[in-house]
Amino acid sequence: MPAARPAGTPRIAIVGSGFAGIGMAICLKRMGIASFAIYEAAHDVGGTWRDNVYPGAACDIPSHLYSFSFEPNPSWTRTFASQSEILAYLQHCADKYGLAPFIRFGARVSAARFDDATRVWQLDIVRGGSRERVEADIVIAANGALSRPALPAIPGIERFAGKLFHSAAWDHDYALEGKTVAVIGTGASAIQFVPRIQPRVAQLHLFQRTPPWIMPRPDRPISERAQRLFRRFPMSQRLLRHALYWQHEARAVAFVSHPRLMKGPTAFSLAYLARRVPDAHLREKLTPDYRFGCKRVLLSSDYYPALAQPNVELVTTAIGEIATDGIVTTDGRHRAVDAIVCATGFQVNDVGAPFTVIGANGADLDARWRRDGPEAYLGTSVAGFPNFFMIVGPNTGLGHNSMVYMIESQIDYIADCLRTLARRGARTMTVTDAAQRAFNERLQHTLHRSVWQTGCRSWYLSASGKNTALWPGLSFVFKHRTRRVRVRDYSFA
Ligand code: N01
Repeated sequence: MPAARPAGTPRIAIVGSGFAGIGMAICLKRMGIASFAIYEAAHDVGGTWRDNVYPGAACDIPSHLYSFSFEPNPSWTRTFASQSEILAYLQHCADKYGLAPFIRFGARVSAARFDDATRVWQLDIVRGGSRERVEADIVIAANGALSRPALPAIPGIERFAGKLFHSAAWDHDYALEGKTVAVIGTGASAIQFVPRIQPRVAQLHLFQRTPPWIMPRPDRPISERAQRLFRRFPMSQRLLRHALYWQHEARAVAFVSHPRLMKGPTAFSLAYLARRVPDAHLREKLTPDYRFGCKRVLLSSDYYPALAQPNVELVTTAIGEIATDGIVTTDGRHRAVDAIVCATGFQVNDVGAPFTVIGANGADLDARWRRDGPEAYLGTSVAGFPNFFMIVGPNTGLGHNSMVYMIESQIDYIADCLRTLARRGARTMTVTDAAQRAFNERLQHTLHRSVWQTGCRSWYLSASGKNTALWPGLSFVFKHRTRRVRVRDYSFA
């Protein structure tokens, strides 16, 4: 933590340097606060956009919307930016705003403990083989919701003798050329890399548990001319961003309160499937039997055509076990494979805190979340945890619009928390139990009527069916709600 700081300026520890951590750090610098450090376990910035390097990794939200509002990028080369372009954008932000001196790379926060006597957080940092302890007045967990890959709990997975990796830890040193490869999962990651690896492998067995709803992805290059226009007339890019924002925002109405508005997109998606997959048997296997929007609607224009290729088999019989040399389905059929790629998503629900977090009076975030499910107030504050803030905390995910918008809303909110503390001359602020409870009761009530609770299995829901991942509705309502701290919802000390 930087030592020199004006009296009264809090020491702030940010955990993670993805969109959330970088955005928060830029905000602090703009507020004139330099007494902060970003602890990053890896050796580069970028978070999920540094880690997910599978072939074809790209954003399914348009580039002009998937960036900070204060740092437009007129040079996006495609309407849907690739992973490498988004990573370069984040590296550019870190450079432009001079964040390098504030980032501690290779430093993993293993625990944060609030000291009731001094009202200060003690952070345990693991760096290589050594450990250090640092103090902070404020902790901002910006470690991301989709950062813990989930390997499937399939019997025998540990005894597979071939190559096995998760899509979020792609092994580019392993040559897929000429191999027989199994892919488990057909979510947002799989539909991006399957079309890329299909031409390279000898045989692809794609194990699908649930078919996703898919719409075409209108991805195309952004011409040099258009890029010049955006550079010369920044207003043109702002207008485009606004148009994209409202186009996406309109979908929330259907997701949350007017499911009948789904009829049009449902018919469109089925017609698209029919056009792209002429084989009736394959089409039947790819036709979802649950409501459009219940799971994340995926965008791809090359997934269906890839599945129609002769070297691809779509397996819909459940996996029974993994053998040393392949996969055995519950009908007893054994498929020998050289490699298994698990595109099985991330641990989001029914998991504890991302690192040990002990709040006031020994409150243990991990134990609490494992018992009751992840829960927070505005996805940012947690009762019992003074001066502990999260970005992309519980119920801040979106199924319909850009997460960067939510991240910026939370950053602005945390900035207002800091101003509120300074204005009141307080050292700590803690959301009250009552405020957190009331907030979550309303939230769950709204979610209850949403399309996400209409009976499909998704990572939005915990085993008990509680949605702890998504914000139920319009993202501008969240922005409005996070504009100012409601001081009556907090206790100050
Ligand atoms: O993971 P997923 P993902 N046996 O959870 C299946 C973001 N993202 O990494 O549907 C067999 O969506 C599982 O089956 P089912 C985005 O928010 C964004 O693809 O549960 N199958 C499913 O098909 C996204 O929502 C981008 O029945 C098993 C798949 O694995 C989130 O990340 C790109 C299984 C998991 O799909 C997660 O996406 C990529 C088992 N035991 C990701 N366990 C952008 O473009 C799981 N499955 C921004």
